[in-house]
Amino acid sequence: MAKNKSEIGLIGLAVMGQNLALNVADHGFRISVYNRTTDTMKKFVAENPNTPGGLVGCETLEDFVASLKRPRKVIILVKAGGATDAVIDGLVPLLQKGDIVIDGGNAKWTDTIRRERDLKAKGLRFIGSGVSGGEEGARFGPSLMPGGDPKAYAFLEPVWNAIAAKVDAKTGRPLGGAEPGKPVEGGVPCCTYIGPDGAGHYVKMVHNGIEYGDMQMICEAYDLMRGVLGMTAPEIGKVFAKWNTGMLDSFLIEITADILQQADPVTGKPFVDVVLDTAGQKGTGKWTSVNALDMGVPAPTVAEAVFSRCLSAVKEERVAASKILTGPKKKFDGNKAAFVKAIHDALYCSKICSYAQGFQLMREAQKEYQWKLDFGAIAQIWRGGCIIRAAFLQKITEAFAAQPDLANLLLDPYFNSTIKKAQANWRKVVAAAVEYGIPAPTFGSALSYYDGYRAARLPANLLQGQRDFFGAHTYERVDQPRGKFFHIDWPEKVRPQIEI
Ligand code: NBP
Repeated sequence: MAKNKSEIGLIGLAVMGQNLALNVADHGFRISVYNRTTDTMKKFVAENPNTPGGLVGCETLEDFVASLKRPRKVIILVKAGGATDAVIDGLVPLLQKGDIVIDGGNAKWTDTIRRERDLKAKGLRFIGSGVSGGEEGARFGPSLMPGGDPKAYAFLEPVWNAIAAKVDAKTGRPLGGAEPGKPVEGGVPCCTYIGPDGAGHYVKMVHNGIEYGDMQMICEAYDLMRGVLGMTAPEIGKVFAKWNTGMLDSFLIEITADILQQADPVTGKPFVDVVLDTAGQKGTGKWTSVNALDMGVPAPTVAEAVFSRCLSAVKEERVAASKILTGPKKKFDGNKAAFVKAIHDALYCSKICSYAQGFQLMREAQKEYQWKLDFGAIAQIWRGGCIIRAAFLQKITEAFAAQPDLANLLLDPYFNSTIKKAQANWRKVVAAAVEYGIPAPTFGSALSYYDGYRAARLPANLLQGQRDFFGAHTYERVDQPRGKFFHIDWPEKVRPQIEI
């Protein structure tokens, strides 16, 4: 009987799937669950017998599909890539026209475009939804970035709005305090329809790229305090805790303060001092950087963050090189408090540039894929639930509310005036990093981005001359309209110009 059927179903009961299923059930929706390995499903259902909506465990895909209300809504939360295709292949023959498949994994947006097209041809509807916030977000409120057929999304919207993180309507601050079985009441959901086909997964990818940038910038601030000022991890942790009460207030700054003040349970030393300095990655930062290169959009800060992880990974080579290659041995003799404040300003300015680059990337992507993205709404849904949640995002929302067609975040009056006030400190820190031999690639590249973007004239005139010299690639002239191309017959003495 239809009334006993589940509102929605979920396939994939690893960390994300289990937590998201409990979140859905906490909001009173009956949810069917299926996992390739049946024991995982049985254990999960047995451990959670009393959720408000109810969990319906299914041992076969056939039973799972039959347990769902029509049009069926099936969330897939399995390992991104081949596993998602395998699940879709198994599911499709069992579904009926109009049913909706929702991929909540970290899919590449081009895969989502392909899957949406393939399923449409079979009369099925596909939503690719970014789900951010890791385990905790999935359980108590993620930031959700759904993309796909808007008519299909209308069926999913009540569930997605219910389970999403909530922020205060006035301040934009996350509303916390959810507990199992007791979700947060009221607030604005961190969820909005992003756009057709792969738009949701694209925006989630850029979110992850920005996350890479944020994390690396924080690491550079830590390394400067450690390397230039000789501060201990707990001392630096206290600085981050203080910063978290100001304009840098964010989830990543907050957890950084905690991590730096954490002692290693084995040795009692600061925890970070016993962690090996090699960083892993799962690929979304790389996708963001490759896409920026493909589209010709300058996004150097995310790319530097990815390269920093790559450099960290060659630990043995670095250890060997450290015995051969030399650098400065300068001792700090300035004002410590003033330098800490300068690092704060460098971090904030670099962060503004990194986000400016991320939004530029999305602007270009919407042209490439004929999407119409609402940048204010995107900043709004990142204010809660996700890893990059920050008070700062409220300023981005306000910037796009004031000027929806803002060409670059740097041109917004708030961000412009902030950088104006803080840039002397930013430059001081980048210069100090060079003088003291501390690598600060995201701070430095963000500053070069800022200086490049504000430069009415760059040295590309010389570059174009070089290209014309060796490859007859032609050049435009400052005294002629754009689009008229010239060439000089090199390499003999400069001959009269030829218009091409
Ligand atoms: P994993 O990415 O570790 O995937 C494990 C799940 O995939 C299990 O349920 C497993 O079933 C299933 N699976 C695999 Br692997 N191959 C399968 C196949 N061929 N057919 C059917 N099922 C298959 O899980 P996760 O960490 O919970 O992440 C789920 C998704 O959410 C991923 O796309 C991930 O990128 C994304 N995500 C994760 C996080 C996070 O913090 N972990 C955050 C945001 C997004 P089994 O039990 O039978 O092996």
